[in-house]
Amino acid sequence: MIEQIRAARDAALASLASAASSDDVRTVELEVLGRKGTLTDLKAGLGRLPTVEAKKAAGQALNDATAEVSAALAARLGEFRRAEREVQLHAERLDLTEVLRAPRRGHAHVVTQAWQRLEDVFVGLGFQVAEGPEVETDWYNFEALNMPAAHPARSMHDTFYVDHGPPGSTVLRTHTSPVQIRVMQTMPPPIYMVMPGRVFRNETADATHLAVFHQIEGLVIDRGITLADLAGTIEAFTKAFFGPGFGSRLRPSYFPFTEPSAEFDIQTPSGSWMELGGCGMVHPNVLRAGGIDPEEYSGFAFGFGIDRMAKERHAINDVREMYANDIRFVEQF
Ligand code: FA5
Repeated sequence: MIEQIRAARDAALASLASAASSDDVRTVELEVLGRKGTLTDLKAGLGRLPTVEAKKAAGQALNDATAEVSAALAARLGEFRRAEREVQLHAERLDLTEVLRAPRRGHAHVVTQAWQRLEDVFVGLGFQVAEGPEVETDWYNFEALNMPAAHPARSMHDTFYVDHGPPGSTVLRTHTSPVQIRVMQTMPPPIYMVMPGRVFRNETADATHLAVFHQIEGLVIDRGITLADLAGTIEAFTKAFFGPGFGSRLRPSYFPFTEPSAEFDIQTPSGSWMELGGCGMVHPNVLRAGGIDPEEYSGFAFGFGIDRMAKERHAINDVREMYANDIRFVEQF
């Protein structure tokens, strides 16, 4: 019997040594220690041994064999569990760097970028930034800018009227020039200010016109300001915003709120000219409306279209494309 016990033990240890997985180990466990296992069977045969000594010796041998096989089982099972856990962890591993790549980040709209860059350039030239309301009174938008009710220049601006107060008294501002008056009323000269913002005109949109667009207004009021300061500022701005290869010129024009008035063009490195906006020396009536004495102070103002600048800078064919909200278009800039 002791021989049989040792043979069963050796067979079990050999099977364990060649087991290839934790399942194999469990199979060996069943075959040896299970209800019909080899060592279990032998244990059942103990009672049939003839002598007490023989029973004792075989019992001892069985206990030893069971202990040996159990220890080997536990050791092999531990090895396989570690290896299998390793494989499982590897398979279930998550690439956390994907989380950093996954969300697509947006960026400022092409017109907002132009707006911000314009502010940066003017702040670099020593200007401050102010903003005014989009809904204006007729007085700020026209009257204070030297355009009384019957003035023919009013027809240059197709105005959206707001149903508020006496008829015709409230408008969506047609330009950023009313902010000039608000700035003059709130701060004493010297004034070196730019005023960007959204403006509205009752116009049919086309490749260069929108009904809602953006302008940036500039206002300088100080003692002894002349047209040469205006031309120099425009030239410095042009080089800072567009690059050293660009130049500028002033062309005679007419605005009721400036005298003399000019259109401001820039020249691209290829030599072609492009109109950017209007400018001029602030009209004495406008200085008075802003509470500034034209005998003591003089100044210049300018205003140009931000959407048109973005259009030219990026060679966009049609300003309407910038507001069509086509992601394939806007993500290019
Ligand atoms: C004015 O609005 C004057 N307030 C500018 C000014 C300010 C002159 C200070 C003198 C002193 P104008 O209507 O030309 O001027 O418009 C100025 C610029 O706004 C134009 O050159 C153009 O770049 C832009 N602009 C005008 N209308 C539209 C439109 N419908 N869509 C897009 N941009 C426009």
